[in-house]
Amino acid sequence: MDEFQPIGTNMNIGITCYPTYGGSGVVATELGQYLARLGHTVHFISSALPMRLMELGEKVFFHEVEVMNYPLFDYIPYDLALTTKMVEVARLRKLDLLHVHYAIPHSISGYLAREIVKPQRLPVVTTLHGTDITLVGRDHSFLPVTQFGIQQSDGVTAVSHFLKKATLSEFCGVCDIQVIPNFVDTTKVRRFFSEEIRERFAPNGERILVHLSNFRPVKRVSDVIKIFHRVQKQIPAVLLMIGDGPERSNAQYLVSQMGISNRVFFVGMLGMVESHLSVCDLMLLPSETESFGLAALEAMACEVPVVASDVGGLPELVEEGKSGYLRPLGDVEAMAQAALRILEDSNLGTFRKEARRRAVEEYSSAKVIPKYEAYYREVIERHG
Ligand code: GMT
Repeated sequence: MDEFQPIGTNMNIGITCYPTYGGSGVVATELGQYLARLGHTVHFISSALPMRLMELGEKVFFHEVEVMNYPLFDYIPYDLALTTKMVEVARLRKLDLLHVHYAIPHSISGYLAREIVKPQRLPVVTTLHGTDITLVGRDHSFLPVTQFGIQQSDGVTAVSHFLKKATLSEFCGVCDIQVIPNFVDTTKVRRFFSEEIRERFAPNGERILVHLSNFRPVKRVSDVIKIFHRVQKQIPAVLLMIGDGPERSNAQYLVSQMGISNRVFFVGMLGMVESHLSVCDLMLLPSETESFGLAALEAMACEVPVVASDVGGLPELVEEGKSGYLRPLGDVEAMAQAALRILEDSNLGTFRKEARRRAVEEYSSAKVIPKYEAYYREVIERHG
């Protein structure tokens, strides 16, 4: 764990997130576990055990949302079941604050829970992660409810300046939004070279490119394959595809159509990504939009530079020409050229060092998590 000393009294914090594979769940889980190590008591309230939640114990609890099925319900009212569990945990465990990750529907459930437990105080902090604003929230049918959730929260954070701007311009011009970027525990997520893993994928010393995502259309997985296809024509290379999701079978089909199946490895979801990232030379993230790009940060912490599309919050994370390159959305040729440039022997070492330096200096848990702690205290004080 990064060196950091807690300030002030310990808090009872409720955290709600999506438990499935996705950046917001990872951030929420890492945040909760870190806060517990600082002495706070953390209660995860979610539909299932969050994927990366490894440490339940004296300071970390998990409360499963029980969804009642009844023949009358065509659709099970999950948001109300979540509210019910929030209320129960807030009362029994005397929560000081509820921190919900992803606006829909969590901020609405948080709002309802806060109103129900009155006169107990339960300030609600909502962290916006990206697609809750850029995709889902923009759907007209969801707009009023997302707006309401944001406006009713006692504190709102966004994971990048890009996302803050998008929220202010499209959802809530007067909302007070604090930017707290995503983070990575750089003492844990670091390069630890495994000859065994490298040999498994690149027995002849090929360069290893990697993509890590939930394989949703927004990730443009087919662009990853097209970029790699160009790169491997120029230099010996293989591609690791980490994760799973709706675009996986299309990607596999494209790979076989291109005749590169022996060079592309779909390894599925991994609990601990750092062991695989550590053997890689370059990450490809050509997303349609990306509010932050946690996968890129995890790669950078493992000394893996990034080639990404020049969209969303990615320019805040990736320093052009230092920790990677940003190219226009969909320009697979430019991305392939940028990848080849980084992968040259004379460049790779410098890019590696810069990627790690940026992750440690700007985005380590020790740097970022105190910002959440301070923000919680500010919100609690304001709410009281
Ligand atoms: O769509 C996703 O990639 C999942 C989504 C999530 O909720 O997990 O990711 C968003 O939140 C991450 C954590 O803050 C960010 O790193 C991702 O950039 C963001 N995804 C998009 O904006 C597409």
